[in-house]
Amino acid sequence: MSDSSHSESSGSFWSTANIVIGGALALFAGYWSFGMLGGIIRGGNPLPEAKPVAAAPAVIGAATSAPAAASNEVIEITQKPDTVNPMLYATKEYTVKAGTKIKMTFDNSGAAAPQPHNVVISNPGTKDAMIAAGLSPESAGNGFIPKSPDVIAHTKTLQPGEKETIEFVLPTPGDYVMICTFPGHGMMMNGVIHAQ
Ligand SMILES: [Cu+2]
Repeated sequence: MSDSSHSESSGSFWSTANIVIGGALALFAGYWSFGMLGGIIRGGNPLPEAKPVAAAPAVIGAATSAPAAASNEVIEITQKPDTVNPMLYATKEYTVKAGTKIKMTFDNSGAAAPQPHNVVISNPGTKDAMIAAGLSPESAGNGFIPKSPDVIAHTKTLQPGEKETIEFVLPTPGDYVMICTFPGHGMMMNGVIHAQ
C-alpha cells in the first residue's frame, strides 16, 4: 500500500519534472531562435540582441487583434436620386475596402421629378447585362430586379419617399456596378463602387 503510493508519487514527481525540464528547454530553444531571427533580420550580430522573448507575445497579440478589428468594420453609405436630374444617382462613385461590410441606405426622396428607383449591385463588367435584364419580362415579374447570379445585392424597386437599407460585401478588388434596373433608367442611372 505504502509502496504503491510511494511509486505513484515518485512517478508523478518525474513526470512533473520532465514537463518542467521540457518546458525550460523549449523556452531556451525559443529564446535562441528568436534571438537568431532578430539578428538575421537586423543583419547584425545575433548574440547581443538575443532578448526579444518579451517582445514576441506583443507582436502575436497585434497580429491577431488587427484582423478582428477589420472584420467588425462597417462602411455606411446613403444613396439618393440626384436632386436636379432624377435619372441620375446623387453619388456616382464610392471607394471602399474589399471584404468590408457595406451598409447602404437608398433613400428615394428629394428628387425634382419623383420616380420609382432601385439600386442593384452587380459584378464588375455587368452594366450592359443589367440594363438589358432590366427590360426583360423576367425582371418585370421580379419587381424589375434581374434574376442573375451576377447580382450581389439589391434594394427592391422603391416608390418615391420610400427607403431601404441593404448590407453586402464586395469580396475582391474590382469596379462593381451600381445601377437602377427600373426600365429605361440604367443607361444613365448607374455608378461604380471601387473595391480596393
Ligand atoms: Cu431609377
